[in-house]
Amino acid sequence: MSSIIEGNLVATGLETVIIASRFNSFIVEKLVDGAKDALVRHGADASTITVVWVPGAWEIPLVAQHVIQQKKGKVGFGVVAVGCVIRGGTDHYAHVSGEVQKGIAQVSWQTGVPIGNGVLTVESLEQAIERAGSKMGNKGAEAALAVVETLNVLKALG
Ligand code: INI
Repeated sequence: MSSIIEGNLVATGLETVIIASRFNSFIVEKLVDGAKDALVRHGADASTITVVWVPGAWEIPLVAQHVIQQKKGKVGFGVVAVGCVIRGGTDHYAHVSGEVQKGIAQVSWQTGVPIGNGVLTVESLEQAIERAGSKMGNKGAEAALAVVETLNVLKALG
């Protein structure tokens, strides 16, 4: 007989740090609100959620690594990364977006701590608005729930 192991979406007892970048803060504030709201509606105590602001998306992986090291392997701890990289007239966008995505993956895999990826990489402000609480949902909320589910599947795996 086969068995299925999966994580539920119950955030009770979990601890999270939301790392948010100030660049395009008009959008990122909505992603932070979405992440906090999703965590609390799924049972997290608001006092277990910390928001850490960094200058831009580029700084997210480094600060995530620092925060994770401080937690020293605490069970039930996860990170939600939220930011907004919008294509501009220069190559800077491409460098920032590519390295941030790689950095988030690397820190998560190296530390074994789930990092929900709510960093938008979009072509326009309109696309960002669509993903920050309108047409396409709220990617901060989605990233937060991905962390909850992943922490719970890790717990179920033992
Ligand atoms: N940072 C962002 O979060 N979004 C952007 O769209 C962006 N662009 O396009 O330049 C951006 N750049 C800043 C970068 O994240 C660093 O904060 C900066 O380079 C200083 O290290």
